[in-house]
Amino acid sequence: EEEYVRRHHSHEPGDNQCSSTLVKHIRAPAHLVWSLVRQFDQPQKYKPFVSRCVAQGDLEIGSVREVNVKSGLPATTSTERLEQLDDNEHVLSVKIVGGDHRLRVCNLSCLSPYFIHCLISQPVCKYQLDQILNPLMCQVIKEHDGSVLHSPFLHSDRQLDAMFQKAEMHCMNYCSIITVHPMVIDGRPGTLVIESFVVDVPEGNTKDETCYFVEAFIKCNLKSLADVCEQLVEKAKQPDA
Ligand code: A8S
Repeated sequence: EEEYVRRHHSHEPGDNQCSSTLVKHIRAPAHLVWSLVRQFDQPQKYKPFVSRCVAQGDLEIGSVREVNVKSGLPATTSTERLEQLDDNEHVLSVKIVGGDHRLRVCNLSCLSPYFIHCLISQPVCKYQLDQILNPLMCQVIKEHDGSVLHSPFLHSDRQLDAMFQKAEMHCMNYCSIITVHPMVIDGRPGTLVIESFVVDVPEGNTKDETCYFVEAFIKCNLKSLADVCEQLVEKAKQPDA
């Protein structure tokens, strides 16, 4: 694992940037996981926050995709460029080159409960997708979800509000690298996925806050990637699937 990180995930963050690396084990073969990850033009196949994606031209280095993000998030669109796609080494690198991430979140009820949940705890995808878009759920979660208290940054309502005030513009000079490596899990073909990123720290935020924010999204994406792949494996096991 360390060797993979050294080889493929060596970002050089500047003074005003933060960087982090996340890993996920998936109970599915690496070729299956890679077949989803490599589809630069179809991130919605596993990313839970993406509603639509339009890519121009063929899948090649420099290709640009226009991603629409579900409502209830601190952004609506994101323009992303393919920096690296290596089918031998299983490396995909993407850079955010534009988009509207400046949507200021002024009110908790604008945010989707799923998003809040992702921010305040390890993203357990316990809310159904149809609930994601129901803003009224926010208050409910705020009041009932004890996990708010366990988050490293949020100890009071005021802090929670402050956090969402900062939910604008978190992806300046964002660049991510995702790699997919075969491994054996419990005697079966499995996959180690490593995702790392580097991003500017917006004014008024700390490095820790910025990392925490971005990591919340990536954890959701990786969890969802694992769910999708593991379901495909289960389906393939069934006799008349
Ligand atoms: C990815 C990683 C990230 C995506 C973020 C961090 C984003 O698509 C979402 C919300 C935002 O506020 C920023 O690999 C942005 O998808 C879900 C639109 C960039």
